[in-house]
Amino acid sequence: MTEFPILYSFRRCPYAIRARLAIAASGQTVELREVLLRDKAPDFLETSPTATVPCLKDGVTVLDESLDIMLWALGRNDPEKWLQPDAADSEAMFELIRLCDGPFKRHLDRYKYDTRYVDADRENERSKASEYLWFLNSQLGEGDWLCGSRTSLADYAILPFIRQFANTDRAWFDARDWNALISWLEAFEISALFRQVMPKWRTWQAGDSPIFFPQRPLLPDSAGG
Ligand SMILES: N[C@@H](CCC(=O)N[C@@H](CS)C(=O)NCC(=O)O)C(=O)O
Repeated sequence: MTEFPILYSFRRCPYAIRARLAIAASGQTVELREVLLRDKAPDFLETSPTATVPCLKDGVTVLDESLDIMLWALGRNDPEKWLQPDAADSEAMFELIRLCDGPFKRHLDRYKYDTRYVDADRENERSKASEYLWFLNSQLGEGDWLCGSRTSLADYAILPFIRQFANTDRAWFDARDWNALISWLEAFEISALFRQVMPKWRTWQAGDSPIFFPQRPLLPDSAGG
């Protein structure tokens, strides 16, 4: 039995990315189990009531919502003060996230996977999703973050979804006049934190030796010299 909380995750899932961002920033260590969504491991299905990733199991506690996992991690340790935005109250911060998870995500899915929805018109969905992006752009000053001069929960809860939107048609995204939005996304994509949460993992199977997340960098050999 492992002593570490278990995170069922999927590398590219934006919900799982946001959970891993908060876990890494908080300095928690979890055992990461990479789930194959089209062939979910029985242990995962027994753990997650909704059969969605991410899902965190900490002793008898199971958290099945990515935002709850972020709050679990930051509740334990929040060294960068993501829960205390410097230029917005937390009500406003959670409202930004609610708009992302609700209407924006709905339009994003219907834009990215338009063929899965009989009534979805790709351009119409993209333009509806873009209303939220223009709003975010107006929140972001030059080189700034969503809730002030430093990063907060809102940035990291929302950015994985903006990345998914942008990568659906990067040339189109980059040609829009939302410069603050583009800079914000680029700063995220080149950050050490983003790289730290995106290594490739092999799919987990029962009996595998545990993989810990985040991976600790190997310490330089201090012997000799
Ligand atoms: N409410 C969940 C939603 C997570 C979710 O929908 N994850 C997707 C992957 S991005 C999933 O697991 N879908 C199940 C499937 O594809 O079978 C959360 O915020 O964690």
